[in-house]
Amino acid sequence: MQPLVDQLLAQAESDILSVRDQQSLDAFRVRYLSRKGEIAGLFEQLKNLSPEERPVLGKSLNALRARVQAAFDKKAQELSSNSANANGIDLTLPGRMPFVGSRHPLTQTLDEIRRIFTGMGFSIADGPELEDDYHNFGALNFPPDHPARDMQDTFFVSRNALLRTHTSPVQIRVMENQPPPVRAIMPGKVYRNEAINARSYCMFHQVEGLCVDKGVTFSELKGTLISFIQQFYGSGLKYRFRPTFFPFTEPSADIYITCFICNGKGCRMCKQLGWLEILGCGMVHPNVFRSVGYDPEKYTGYAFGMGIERIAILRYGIDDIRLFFENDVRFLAQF
Ligand code: 2U9
Repeated sequence: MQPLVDQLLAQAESDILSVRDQQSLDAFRVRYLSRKGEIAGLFEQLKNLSPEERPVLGKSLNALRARVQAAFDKKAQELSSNSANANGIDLTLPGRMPFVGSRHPLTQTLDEIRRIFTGMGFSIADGPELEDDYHNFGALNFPPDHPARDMQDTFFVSRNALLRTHTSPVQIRVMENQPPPVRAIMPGKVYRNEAINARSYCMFHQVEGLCVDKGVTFSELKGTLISFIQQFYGSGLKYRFRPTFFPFTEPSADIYITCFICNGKGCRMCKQLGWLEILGCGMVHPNVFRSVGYDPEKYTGYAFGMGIERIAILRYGIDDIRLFFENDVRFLAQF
């Protein structure tokens, strides 16, 4: 019978290793140590042995029971002291990481722009995305036959209702509703009827700004926008103003900074120019002031505009504008 005793001890010592909770500890006890358990079964067989064999094996069985009981006690102690509570919850397991969201890269870019301009005394205004022809084009000095008024470029909802193509109608509404001075930025969604691809989308975000008062000059425009550029992109970089045309400003300029991807050498991002266009700006056209009832002889002002997707694409090195709107968490979690 001694081989049976050895076998049972080996089995019990191996079983106790896989006991991880109270339930399997109970099962272990029932199997080996209970009154109908395996060790009791072996004691039962003592009576079939010869009187000489009986004390030898009795001693061996007592030793077996003591070792199995000791293994059981040790495991019970372990479970109650640190690894598991009575409900079978293992407190030593690592916790589950809760999923924490992040701010959308466009929100982060917009927040930074808002922070810089409010720091320079600008307030924030908003207005409707569904506009009429007058606020989106007419009041902004677009001639009646301007190509932007074409169905090809603008989403018309009805003959006189359209999705705004820029946030400029918000400036018109602000000026219609208050006398000068005005110093505000207008962030928001705008819509263009364009083919969707990696570079362009039918909807994007702009921040435009407007400053109107007596004696506002182009120098003030330059000072404010250069300060913005230095706060947003860093103070060491080079910039340049280049004349351009907008119906609503005169004179008008585009502002470029040295391409920070290639350091001015010319690359795909800056279309081999060495310069990146980051802002449009100009002095508000007198006709725009006339539309809102401001006297262009008394007041001057500057305005500017920038596309947020373009800025975020440059800032984060994103190569497809559509990624901003797919809301794939694997993309969003990177920012
Ligand atoms: C009023 C008067 C003037 C807003 C301006 C720009 C220049 C400009 C573009 C930047 C890239 C649009 O997002 S973009 O495609 N905008 O360059 N916007 S001045 O001028 C105004 C606005 C309102 C009443």
